[in-house]
Amino acid sequence: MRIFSGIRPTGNIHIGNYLGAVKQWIELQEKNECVFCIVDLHAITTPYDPKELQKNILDAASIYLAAGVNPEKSIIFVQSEVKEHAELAWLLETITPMGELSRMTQYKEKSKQYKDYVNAGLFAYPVLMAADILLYRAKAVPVGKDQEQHVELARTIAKKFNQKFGQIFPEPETILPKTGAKIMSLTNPKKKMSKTDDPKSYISLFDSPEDITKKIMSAETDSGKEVVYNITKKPGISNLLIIYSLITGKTTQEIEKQFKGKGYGEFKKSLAKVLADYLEPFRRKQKELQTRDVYVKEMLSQGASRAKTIAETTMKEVRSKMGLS
Ligand code: ATP
Ligand code: LTN
Repeated sequence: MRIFSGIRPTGNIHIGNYLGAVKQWIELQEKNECVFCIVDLHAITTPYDPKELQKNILDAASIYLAAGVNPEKSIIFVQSEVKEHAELAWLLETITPMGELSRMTQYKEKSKQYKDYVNAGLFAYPVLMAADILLYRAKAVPVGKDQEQHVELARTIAKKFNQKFGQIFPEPETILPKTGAKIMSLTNPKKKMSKTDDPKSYISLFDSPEDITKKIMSAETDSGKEVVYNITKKPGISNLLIIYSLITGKTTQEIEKQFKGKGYGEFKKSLAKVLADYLEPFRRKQKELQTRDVYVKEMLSQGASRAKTIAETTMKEVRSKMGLS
């Protein structure tokens, strides 16, 4: 089965991105044909510094590698290097109703967050994402919960294209992790963890043990002192319990038992320790890769040429079906 997913090169990858999306990629690449994209054309729809973008792209690539994406098995490439993404997005825009786009939660949230930067690219963002997926005729898209609505729109667009111009695209399905599809912010457990937020609100995969301890110890918790899972009454502690459970493989009930009568402080100390140990190999690999820019660039250029071969074949068919050639 062909699988497609992407991450915006907008900063440090955090445990939400890892547990929600990237961890699934690592498992899926064993048995499927996976295409993983650094979506720079998506990153420029929100405020960014052009001088930093190339560095962020290379960082994102080494993050993929450090997290365990294997370039021998999967295609890893930069979106803007395969021009067909922009072309297909334009063509699909002509069959996407404005009403569908104005319903998108991410658009509503980002246009509130960046009031002076509400551009047409931000509005059309989900169509570019649909183009990413459909260009490779991917059947499945492993992402976190926040992206589910966008994948559904990609299905709607695929269906519409097939009906109007003839069958080309499979209708892609979302693959969500059973737990961890929405890890919440450490400073505000009602908001999702996000890499463009305050660094105190997330644990990066490459944070030092000292930073991890500081952030976990000051993570917002709830009144009371018992370590129990209750998402409505104790969203802060419940979020930390989910992280603990995903990292250790223990169930939340087992963890509750382990910390019965022990209070938040002890639980947080233990969580900081298990996180620091779990993330140690990521830190080590990332350090190694930071000195290997040439290798990372070469890997991306090979990825782009493999991606291009697939993209060109799809586009030939699309142009012909739409009467453009
Ligand atoms: P940004 O702040 O730049 O929007 P982000 O942290 O939301 O960044 P993305 O690059 O948009 O990260 O997302 C990459 C992948 O990680 C997507 O599949 C997304 O669904 C997933 N993801 C993002 N945040 C979380 C989270 N808090 N919990 C689980 N999965 C997440
Ligand atoms: N919008 C996604 C990133 C993204 C993506 C994709 C994910 C762009 N194109 C295609 C899956 C498939 C986000 O995480 N913000």
